[in-house]
Amino acid sequence: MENDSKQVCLNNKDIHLADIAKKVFDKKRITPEDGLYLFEHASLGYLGTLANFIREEKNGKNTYFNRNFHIEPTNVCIYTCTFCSYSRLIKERKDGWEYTLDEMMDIVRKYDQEPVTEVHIVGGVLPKYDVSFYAELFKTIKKHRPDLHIKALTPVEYHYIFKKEKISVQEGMALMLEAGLDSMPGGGAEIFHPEIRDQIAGGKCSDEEWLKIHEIWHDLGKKSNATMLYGHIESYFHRIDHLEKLRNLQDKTGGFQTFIPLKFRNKDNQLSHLKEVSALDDLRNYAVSRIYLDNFDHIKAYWPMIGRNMAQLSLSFGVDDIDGTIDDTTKIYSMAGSEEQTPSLSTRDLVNLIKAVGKHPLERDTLYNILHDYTNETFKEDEVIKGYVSLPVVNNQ
Ligand code: V47
Ligand code: SF4
Repeated sequence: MENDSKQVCLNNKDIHLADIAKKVFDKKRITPEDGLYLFEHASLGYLGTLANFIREEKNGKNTYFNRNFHIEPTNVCIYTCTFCSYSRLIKERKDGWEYTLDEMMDIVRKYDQEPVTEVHIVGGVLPKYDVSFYAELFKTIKKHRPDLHIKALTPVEYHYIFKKEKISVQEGMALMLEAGLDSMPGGGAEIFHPEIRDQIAGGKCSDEEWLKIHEIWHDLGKKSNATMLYGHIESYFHRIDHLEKLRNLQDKTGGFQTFIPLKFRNKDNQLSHLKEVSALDDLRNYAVSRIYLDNFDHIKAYWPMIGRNMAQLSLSFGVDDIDGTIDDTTKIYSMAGSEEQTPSLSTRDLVNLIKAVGKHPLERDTLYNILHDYTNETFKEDEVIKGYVSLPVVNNQ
């Protein structure tokens, strides 16, 4: 059956598509023109066959998740990205919060008895959160719980705070490393191409600055993720340009772990007039990303944003990682609109969701070390596995 669908792709009447299939099955890299051609001409079935081939080559049936919790230091921001529901132009200040270091440590302490391995910290950009504030925060977390992996902030914050401090990115990232930063999440990437970036995320770090900060972080021997916010005013050309820039940097450093496509949601932001793209486009986008980013080990679906059914489907279109478990402390969840209005997914639910589509659920830590293989485990009806799977942060960089 699998060979049949491979053969169908290779025998495609469209010579360009057949040629792309050959490259993929021969494990050769596709060009930007090929990528664009896939978006514009390939059927969903064709994309699924190619993407699933790569997924299985790289990860077999493995599907990863981790147990983490999120801290959003603030939900207000000096920037005014048009897709974002955090911007001070959109949100009333009375709805806002600005946590102190102590308040953030209260959140950390809530998880003292929980088997979480990671804290994901990201929120809006505010002048009062500067280099010394974040350094102090990381140090305090590490002092309290040394084994907790700190995945925090994005080039948007780093660019802003280092500039304000008048220090170089090299100096700044070295300071963050020393303070306890373990890795960087993938946010703030949006769409790199200036034609789009200037319109949706004007004023914050440029594509070059975003990429440079990741490069410098990778050069320090550390890992990070990358995202792409798609389905708003960009074209397929801009998506391929974005993937190409990530693929080039990954060739240079090898420091990216996972790529996370983020579907634009249109609630409560300046782009609310735009229609959201269809579920079919989501699957096509996962698949092209998987095919294009041949040097990325993992493609992650952010299930709180796309819903459980789409998350399951995505596992046959290149995705091998589902972020993640739920914690109940995040204040905002669906400001930008989401399928899952009350997101809750226990570890057991997540494991069952993955197994239901014939994949193998594996709990991992941030660096993809496998902590637990649930493939051959069955749960009793009333069994609850202690722990949480990741919290949705949808409105910051
Ligand atoms: O950069 C903002 C996006 C991102 C909207 O690295 C929106 O493990 C959709 O980067 N519709 C932040 N998306 C979240 C993020 C992330 C999430 C999960 C895991 C990881 C990781 C990173 O959220 C922002 C922006 O691109 N976003 N507004 C919106 N209206
Ligand atoms: Fe601020 Fe990030 Fe939202 Fe832009 S996307 S307004 S930088 S929180």
